[in-house]
Amino acid sequence: MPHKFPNDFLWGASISAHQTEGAYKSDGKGLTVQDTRVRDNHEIADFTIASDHYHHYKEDIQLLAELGVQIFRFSISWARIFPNGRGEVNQAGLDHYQDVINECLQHNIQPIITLNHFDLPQTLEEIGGWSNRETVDAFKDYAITVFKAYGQQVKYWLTINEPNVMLLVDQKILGKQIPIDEKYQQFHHLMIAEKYAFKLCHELVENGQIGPVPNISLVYPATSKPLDNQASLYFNSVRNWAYLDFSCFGRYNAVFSDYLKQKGVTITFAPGDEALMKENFPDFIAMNFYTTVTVEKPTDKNNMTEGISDQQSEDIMDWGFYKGVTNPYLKKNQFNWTIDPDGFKTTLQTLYDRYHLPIIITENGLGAKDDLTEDGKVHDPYRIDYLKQHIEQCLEAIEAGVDLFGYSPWSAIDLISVHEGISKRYGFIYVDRTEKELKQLARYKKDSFYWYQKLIQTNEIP
Ligand code: BGP
Repeated sequence: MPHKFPNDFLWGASISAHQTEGAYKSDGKGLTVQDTRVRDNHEIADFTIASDHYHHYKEDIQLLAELGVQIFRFSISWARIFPNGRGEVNQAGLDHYQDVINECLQHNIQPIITLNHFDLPQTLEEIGGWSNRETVDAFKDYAITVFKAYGQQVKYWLTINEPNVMLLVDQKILGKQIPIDEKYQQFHHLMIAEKYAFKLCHELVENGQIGPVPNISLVYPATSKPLDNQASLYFNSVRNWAYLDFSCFGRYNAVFSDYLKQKGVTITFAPGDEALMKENFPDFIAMNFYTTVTVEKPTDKNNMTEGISDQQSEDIMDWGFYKGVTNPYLKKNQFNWTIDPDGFKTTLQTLYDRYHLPIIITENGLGAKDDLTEDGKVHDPYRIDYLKQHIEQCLEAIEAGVDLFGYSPWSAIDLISVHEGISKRYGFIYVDRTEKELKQLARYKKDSFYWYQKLIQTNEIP
């Protein structure tokens, strides 16, 4: 068998609305939790402008066509369509995404649309956000509107980006910490909203396919001590399987349920939830993967500050359950995230074995500080290296029998990182945000652009 990707493998690139679009009040858009969020880090750049993709989308899609991608993952900003989260539709918002979709299709690029990526409309946040069941109803109306508007042209849909990470890093994503019982009630509402999205997509979009978007970080035990293994079982369940077991099996994971019981948390179900969760399932899984984490069973309560993180082992602490530790066998990137391509293959195999659903990678990539040279070049061999190692593992996973049908890395263009602002870049395309260029936000192709372009042309890793 040639060591090559299948001919119908889908190559892509991904972004989200609030991290790229800017134009935060343009053409009737309402505010979102990302627009109102108070940012504690001065390096977190201005989301109100971001990469100004709202005004640059034609240029960006043209560049993606030159890159050669067959798919482009982006999210719709709910508050552009419903400025108040519900109620009246903003036609200008609907028209904007229609233009973006048309532009993609003209370049033979299939859009993959995420319904919501961390940017809940602010008016819904004011009634309690995902804690309030009314947000689920508003989400249903929003989903119906976009499925009806774009369903004839868009085949692939993604539900809500990473509910599992929203739980872990509420502070960083929403700008506030939520009490634990409210947090898990929110989780249930997110899960129910997703089930409605599966149902509505299947009812309204002919041949439509829809999947959940978890961020999976496989959890390793720090040693072969049985209690460290138990710690990894709990964190794997809370971090990874609680979400996907609900989506794909229609039930809460038993270890996760025990975790909630020990924490004294009870989730309230509304009438109809049980039937909805057991009757509606995804067509594929869209996985975001960056890193793996390593945990041990905590032994000294005095040495622990309660806290939790999504990507960095050292920040994970939950007394009685798990404590993150450094994995001595793995290298880290500039932002302290471990790099684990072998873990990527194991994750793909684990996921496929557990759920037997086709998988597409909708995020994977290296966040780094990039430099633009005087002559408009960005030399990013570190990114090429990261992508090369991870794409090689995709190929190995396919050869090992995993039904992986596409790879859409993070990110198409430079965008505003959730944790680090613009100081951490992911794109194949550099966006110049230095002050003198802020109005122009000029685009430059990085070395990784040309490398990825070659890969797409040949289906072989250069
Ligand atoms: C994922 C999110 C993305 C993205 C990425 C990298 O969890 O879906 O929105 O930003 O993580 O994280 P960061 O931007 O913090 O480096």
